[in-house]
Amino acid sequence: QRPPGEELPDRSGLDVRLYVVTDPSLAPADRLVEMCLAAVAGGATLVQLRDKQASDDELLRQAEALMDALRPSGVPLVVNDRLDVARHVGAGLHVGVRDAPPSAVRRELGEQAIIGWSVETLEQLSPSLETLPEQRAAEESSVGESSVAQRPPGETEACSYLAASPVWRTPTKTDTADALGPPGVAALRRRTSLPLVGIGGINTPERAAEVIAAGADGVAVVSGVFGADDPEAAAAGLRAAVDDALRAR
Ligand code: TZP
Ligand code: MG
Repeated sequence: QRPPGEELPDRSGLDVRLYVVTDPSLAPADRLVEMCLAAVAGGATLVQLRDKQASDDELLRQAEALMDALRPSGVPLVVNDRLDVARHVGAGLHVGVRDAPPSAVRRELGEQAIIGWSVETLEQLSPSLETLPEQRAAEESSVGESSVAQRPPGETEACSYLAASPVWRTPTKTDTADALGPPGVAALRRRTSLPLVGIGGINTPERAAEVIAAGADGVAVVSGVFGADDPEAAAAGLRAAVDDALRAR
């Protein structure tokens, strides 16, 4: 029994329908807040600050400005990969497979924080028996029972959402794993009940609809919104496609 006030939060309510991810070459510092607010006006439900080049001070200033600007809308901010910045401003954190593991991030940021993890392969959600001898022993001693139920808690236990990365190859990020395609998204969907978004190459309403039809709960988009002449209109078009595809399932 947990003491009062220490119940685990329900992390299933996170709205990931349209997750916009910034890029300094498309949303430069002096237009960052304005462009993110335009995306939110168009229907973005989650914003990620992603800038691999900014200095510590610059990134901190941008995160603080975005936290203030987004607060009235209730749209949460997630910072890419920078635990120090996320903790300092009270934002969520998104980590990739080669970053800090979600379980360590959860210990640092606490139960309420939004923590996202990029998933590049099916194996990342279903560790192989070779790497988990205790799981093999459990499965060998229980012939006929579901092996999934026996699996020791993995990193996904600490996550608020997962991002299938990349769905399609994209010029925005070229050092990615192989493209998963909609079939890869569908396979990941069968392995997790966490909120799942696709990321990578989702730059048209048609592609957004395909990702949702494959089982994702939302789409994460960089150039499809921040590379558009009218980010608000682009966000609105993607959001409408997501909503239609969710209704059609
Ligand atoms: N992670 C996997 S693909 C990607 C990231 C950050 C970039 C997606 O950019 P775009 O422009 O939406 O294809
Ligand atoms: Mg990273």
